[in-house]
Amino acid sequence: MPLFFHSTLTSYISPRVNPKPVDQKVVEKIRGILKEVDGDGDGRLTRDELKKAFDKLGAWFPAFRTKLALNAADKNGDGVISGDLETEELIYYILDRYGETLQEK
Ligand SMILES: [Ca+2]
Ligand SMILES: [Ca+2]
Repeated sequence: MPLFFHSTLTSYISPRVNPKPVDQKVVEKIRGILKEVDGDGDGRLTRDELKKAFDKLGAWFPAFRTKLALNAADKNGDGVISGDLETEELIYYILDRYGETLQEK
């Protein structure tokens, strides 16, 4: 199991100007979803795997969401989400848009 799924968000939260309070339960849910959709278990999320995540999150336009999420989180532009920084950026992206939905479930 890739280590970065277990990293905390704290290191990344502090530099933000107005950090929203982070609900760790929701973060864990998101991590769980990301782990589930990582079909080959290599700890990297391809466009297809990411699209599955947005399907699960109930996104109306998963392909579109995937593109936006990659724009936001794929820092080195290789088309996959990998490593702590990109994963945390992705979690933030999802948290921003689906955090409240995930809290209610
Ligand atoms: Ca993968
Ligand atoms: Ca990348």
